[in-house]
Amino acid sequence: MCEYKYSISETAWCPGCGNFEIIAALQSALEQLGRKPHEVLLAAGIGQAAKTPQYLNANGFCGLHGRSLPPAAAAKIVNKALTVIVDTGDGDSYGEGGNHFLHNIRRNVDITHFVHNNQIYALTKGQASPTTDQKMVTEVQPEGSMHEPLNPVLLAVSLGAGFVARAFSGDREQLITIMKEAINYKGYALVDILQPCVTFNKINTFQWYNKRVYKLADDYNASDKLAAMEKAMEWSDRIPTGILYRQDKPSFHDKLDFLRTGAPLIDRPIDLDRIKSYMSDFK
Ligand SMILES: Cc1ncc(C[n+]2csc(CCOP(=O)(O)OP(=O)(O)O)c2C)c(N)n1
Ligand SMILES: [Mg+2]
Repeated sequence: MCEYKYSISETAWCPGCGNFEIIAALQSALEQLGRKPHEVLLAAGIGQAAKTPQYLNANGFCGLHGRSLPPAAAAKIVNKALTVIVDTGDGDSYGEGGNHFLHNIRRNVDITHFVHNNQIYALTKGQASPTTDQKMVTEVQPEGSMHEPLNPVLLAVSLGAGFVARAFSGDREQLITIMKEAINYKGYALVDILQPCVTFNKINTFQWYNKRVYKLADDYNASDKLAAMEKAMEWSDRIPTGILYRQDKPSFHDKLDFLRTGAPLIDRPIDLDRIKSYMSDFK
């Protein structure tokens, strides 16, 4: 029998890119959890981060820019046996995909969302993204980004996401730990991963983050929503990393008996005669 193993193929990322640590951490997390490549779906939209499903050899789905969450949620709904991970960028997740991000939290489908947050549109060569720091100068924002950045972790906590974490791609060990917790969480889990872009973001560099990131204390209470919101708002000389908020709540599947119990939908027989009789009503 052929035993499929994970491997990372040659990438088009720049030397020193924060994405290398994220894909390596993802491979380790999946291996440590014993999830085999054929049991995992990696879904993404478009972008540098969104190439991850092309580089790590699990099942992959690369959709349209901003549209990574809907196909991922659909895949999980029809095949609950699959481990579904969205691995994509900040522009893809919070900009073009912002609407999906909000409503996906409400639906609470059991998928994991790893956002490579480099605070820039890297694939299209460095325009401001929703998380770009205000006043950061780019080639198309020569006077600096006008807008206040979106705070994805604060937004997710306030909207009721059950698992919200922030990680740093410069700390692989912590990233693997958080990734495993997120994948095991039953429901939608967001991990916003601070990912330096060595080519188009000369402000939020590895050195910049290394000076600021710190781990949440061991006695931090991740079930305290107000504390989580306070920690989520910390973005200055100190930036906390770890699981900011965690609460068990019914997932999409838990709320629908026919999905919660029984075989995954794709394994159930299709009654074509019944479908034909429904269709005939529309003639
Ligand atoms: C519908 C649509 N809008 C815009 C684009 C152009 N586009 C492709 S990738 C991208 C930004 C990617 O940024 P992000 O998701 O942060 O990924 P990164 O490249 O930074 O990893 C944009 C604007 C597109 N391909 N399709
Ligand atoms: Mg980006």
